[in-house]
Amino acid sequence: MAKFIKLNFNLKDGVVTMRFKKFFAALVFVLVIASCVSAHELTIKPKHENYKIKAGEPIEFTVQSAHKFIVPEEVEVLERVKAGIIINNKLEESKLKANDKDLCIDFTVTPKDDKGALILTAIKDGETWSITNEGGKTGARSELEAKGLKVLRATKNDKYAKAIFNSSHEDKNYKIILNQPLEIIPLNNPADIKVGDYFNVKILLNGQPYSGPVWATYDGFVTEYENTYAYYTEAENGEAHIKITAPGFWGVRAYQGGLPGNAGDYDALTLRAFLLFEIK
Ligand SMILES: [Cu+2]
Repeated sequence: MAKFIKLNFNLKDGVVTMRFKKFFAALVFVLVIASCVSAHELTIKPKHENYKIKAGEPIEFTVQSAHKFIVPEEVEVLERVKAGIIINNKLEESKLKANDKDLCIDFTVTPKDDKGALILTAIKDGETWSITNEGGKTGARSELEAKGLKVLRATKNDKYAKAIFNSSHEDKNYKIILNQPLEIIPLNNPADIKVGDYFNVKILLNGQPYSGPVWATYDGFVTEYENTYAYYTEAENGEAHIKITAPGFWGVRAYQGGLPGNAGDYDALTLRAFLLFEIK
C-alpha cells in the first residue's frame, strides 16, 4: 500500500485523485466481498430432538437462517424459499409456515417409506443486495438506479441446503445428486462414519468440480460467536475430506462468490451450499 502511494506521489494532482478514487472503489469492493462472506446461512433441522421417522407419518422440520450453527435467527421471506422432501429425485414442496416465535420456517414432510434415508432440501432464490451511495439496499441495479441511487455493486445471493436423515448402512439415497448450482454430495454414508473417521464429499459448481474453501461444524460446537466453524479445508478437484471429531448433527458448507451476473439486475452471483447429516 505504501509503495502504491509513493509511486503516485509525483504525479499531477488530477491523476493522484483518480488513483485514490480507484483505491477507494477497490476498498468498497473488498468490504462488499467481506459482508457477503458473513451473510445468513440457510440450513434445515428437525423441529424436535427425539424425532421418529415412520412411513406415512408426518414429521416436522425447520428451515433456519442464521450466522451461527445452528441457532435460528431470522424468518426468511417465505416467497423466496422452497423446502420439502425428495421423492423419486424430485422436490415435493411442503407448505411453509413462518414461525416468528422460534425465528425459523416450519414445514412438515410425510415419508413414503422409512427404509432408506430421507433427503430434504431447502432453496432460497436470493434477493439482489446492492451497495449504494445511501448504504446497503435490497433491489436490482436497474430498479435502484431508476430511483436515482448510485449502485456500486449489486450481488444476488442464492442458497441451497440438503439434509440427510435416518441413514442406515444399507441406504443408497444419501448419494443423490439434485443438480443444484453448488452442491455437496457425500461420498460416504453418514451411517458408516464414526468419530475419528473422514467424511468425504464431492462438491460440484454448475456440474464441474469445485475448488475452494469448505467449512464444517456440528450442533453445539460454538453458540456464542457468529461464523465460527469447527473445521476448515479446501476442496481439490471437487473433493474435500472432513474429519469428524464429535457425534451429533453436522453441517458442511461451501461458498462461491463472484460468479457472472445478469446485466442490469445484479453484477455478480454468490452461491452458498450446506450439507447436513447426523453422526451417531
Ligand atoms: Cu446475514
